[in-house]
Order: sequence, then C-alpha cells, then structure tokens
Amino acid sequence: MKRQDGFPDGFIWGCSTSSYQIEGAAAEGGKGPSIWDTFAHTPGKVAEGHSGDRACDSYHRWNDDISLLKELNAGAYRFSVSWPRIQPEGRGVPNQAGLDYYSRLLDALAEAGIEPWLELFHWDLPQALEEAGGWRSRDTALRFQEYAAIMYGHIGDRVRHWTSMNEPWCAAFLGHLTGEHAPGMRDRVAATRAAHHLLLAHGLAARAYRQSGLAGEYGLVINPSKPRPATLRPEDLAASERASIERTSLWLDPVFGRGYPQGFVERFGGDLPVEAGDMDIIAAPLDFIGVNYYNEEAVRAAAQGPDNPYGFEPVPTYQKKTEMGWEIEPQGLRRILEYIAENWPCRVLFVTENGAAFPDVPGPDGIIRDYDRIEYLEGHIAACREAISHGVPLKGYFVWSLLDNFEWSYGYTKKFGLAGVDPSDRKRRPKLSFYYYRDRIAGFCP
Ligand code: IFM
Repeated sequence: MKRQDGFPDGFIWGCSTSSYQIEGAAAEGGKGPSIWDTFAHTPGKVAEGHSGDRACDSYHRWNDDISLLKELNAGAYRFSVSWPRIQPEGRGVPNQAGLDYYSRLLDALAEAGIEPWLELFHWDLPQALEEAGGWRSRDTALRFQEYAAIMYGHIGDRVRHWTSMNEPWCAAFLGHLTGEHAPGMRDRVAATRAAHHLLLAHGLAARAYRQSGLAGEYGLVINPSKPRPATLRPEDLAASERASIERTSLWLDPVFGRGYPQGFVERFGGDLPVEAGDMDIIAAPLDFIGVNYYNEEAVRAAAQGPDNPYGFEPVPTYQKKTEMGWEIEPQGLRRILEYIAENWPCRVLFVTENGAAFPDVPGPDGIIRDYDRIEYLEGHIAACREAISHGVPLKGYFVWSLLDNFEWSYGYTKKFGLAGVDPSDRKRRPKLSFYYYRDRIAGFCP
C-alpha cells in the first residue's frame, strides 16, 4: 500500500544508540576501560558524578531493546561497537566474549527483520591507546584499521550498513579543545592533530572495507552546522564562516578529495600532521554521509582565549529551546541537508540522529506524555520530506534515541529517549513519543 505521508517507499526509519551510552557492564565480559570510563570517574567531569558503569544495562538487556524496536516496526537499528570490548587494550587478539555479544545482537536483529547499522567508533577509545597518545598519535589510526578489519572478518557478512565513526568533530574538539568530553584536554594543537588522525582512521577503515571484498554500504557520520551570523558586521560573517568550516567542510572536503579547506589551513595548517598519501586514503570512496542534526545557532565574533578557544560564540536567539538549551529550528535541518547536497557530491544522505531532550515529567498514572518531543520530531520529519521534495537524496531517518541514556558530561540528567529506563530495575517504559514514532513509521499518524 502506498504511504499516505508523502515519504517514498523504501525510506528507512530507524533509531540510534551508542555503546558507552547504553551498554553498561563496564568491566564485564573481558572489556577493557575506555577513555569515557576514566573521564566519568574523574571527579567534576560528569554531572552528579554519573558514569556509564550500568547505563541502560543493554549488555544484558539487549533483547528488551529489540522488543522495543519490533514494537516500533523500525526498519533499522544504528548502534556502535565498544572498541575496548573487542580489544581491551586497543590492539591484538580480539576478546571472544565481546565478539559474541555483538554476534548475539545481530542474530536477534536478523530474526526480527531489523537491519543493523553498525558504527565502529562512538568515542569510547580504549584507555590503553589514550595512554599511548590517543588521537594525537598516528598509531591510533593504524590500530583503528586493525580493529575495523577484525569486525569485518567476524561479522562482515551480517552487516550491510557500516559507518566508521560518529561526529569526529566532537571527538577532536570537545575532547581536545574545550575538554568537555574525554580525554578532557584543552589544547588547540592536540585538537588539530586529533582531527587529522580521526579522518585518517576513517579513511584506513573505509579502504580496508573495500579490500575485504564485502559488498555492503560504507559511510561516515558527521554533525555538520552552518551557523547564522548574528549580524551582518564583517567580523560576525567571518565568525559564522569559521564555525561552518570547523563543523562541516573540515570533514567533508577531505573526504571528498578536496584536501583541507583553505580557511582552516590558513589558521591551523601548520599543526596538521599530514604525511604523503594521507589525503588519498581519507578520500576513500563512500556510499553515504550520515547527518546528525539537533539545532541551528547564530554566532558572533568573540575574542579568542582560554575561555573561548573558538574565537566565536553563540548568541541568544528567540526560538524555543530544548532542555539542552538548543534552539528548535526544523528548517535548519532542511537547510543543512540542502547545503551538503548542493556543495558536496554525496550520492546518498541519511539523517542518522535527530531528537531532543525535554523534562519528561510523568503524569499521575506514570505515563510520560512528551508532546514537546512529538512536536519536535514531527517538525523535523516534515523538514526531511521538504528536503526530499527539493531534490536532496535523503534515504532514511533515525531518531536519537531509542532510550534515555548516558548523555556524556550531562550524565543521566538529559533525556532523549522514546522510552525511559527505570533507574531501579532498568525496565524500559515507552513514552507517548514512542507510539507517535510507531505510527509515523507506519505512514499513518492521526
Ligand atoms: O547523545 C549524543 C550522541 O552520542 C551523539 N550525538 C548527539 C547526541 C545528543 O547530544
């Protein structure tokens, strides 16, 4: 039956999660520590001293997650593999218990008819590699290639959609420039080196995938942004241009074989540890780009200094905000998709994350009627439909997130899930938005 909502047949509807945010079992099954285990256990780094030690306990309750996905009738589930579960020290022979965990998950997804979207890296770098220089070191990119090859060899035949990594901007800049994320550094040179090695790791892993002979689709997930200038003053226009380069072209230009953007090279090129051949590796052919979008913002020029390493800053805007303080601007999703489709030769785009944190206060009956999240999702899904009608090759949409989970430095204080997770027994409790999304997936939303 033809869909009533204007989305093409075959459009992929899914949900996203990530390993450290949901798995828990931080020291079980032979898993080694990651930089997020270390960071979360460092006093003052995460709200209320929270950590991913137990998270949603998906290491044990993965079946509950699959039941939710089945109830949604989701076509796809995007999850990440915990590198230190596979290689506790970030190198060497794989840990069988770790491989078995993902193998069980894949079997159950196959049985449920849900397409796995496997992501190799969502920020939980093995701590042992951090101690050897982390993403500042070229060797980490080589170790990533080794880890990727292990995954291709063990489960490659059961996964048709692969992504190397999630939002390398966050790993490089939040991790090494502002220190909000693990490993918590505040050093521009470190951030620039990390950016290059993340891209190199992506390229090495993508090339290894092609060489493996596997025939799935391979992509990279970024969180692009093209902030509005706060005013038309030249310095604010330049600030918005710089912000857009760091969030968007710094990643897409090299991946599409154009090298690093001039605006970045002029400022930080001396810190980019590029070696002969790197740019070709980074430009390994891709099947799709994943776009994570939450908000737009407006920026103005600001004095660069220890408290503002970017040299630009967001300005308050009039739009309604989510619990993260992020403005709600569905048309921003359409704009960024169109901007990417017009400026880079992407054959296919997916919205690999979109969603919002809200207070989620339960009613007297215990049910969370999260109308604000429903309105957010409805607006952004409508923006996707508009982008498609304007010619954007958008082929799917994933909600962030299936579950309330560990929201990095905010711990469990910010909730993005379609389902809550009871802290006492880890039971999943669908919110009203869960049923909204189920109906939206079905193509009929009353
Ligand atoms: O929770 C994160 C996710 O890990 C990466 N993208 C943004 C989400 C919300 O902040």
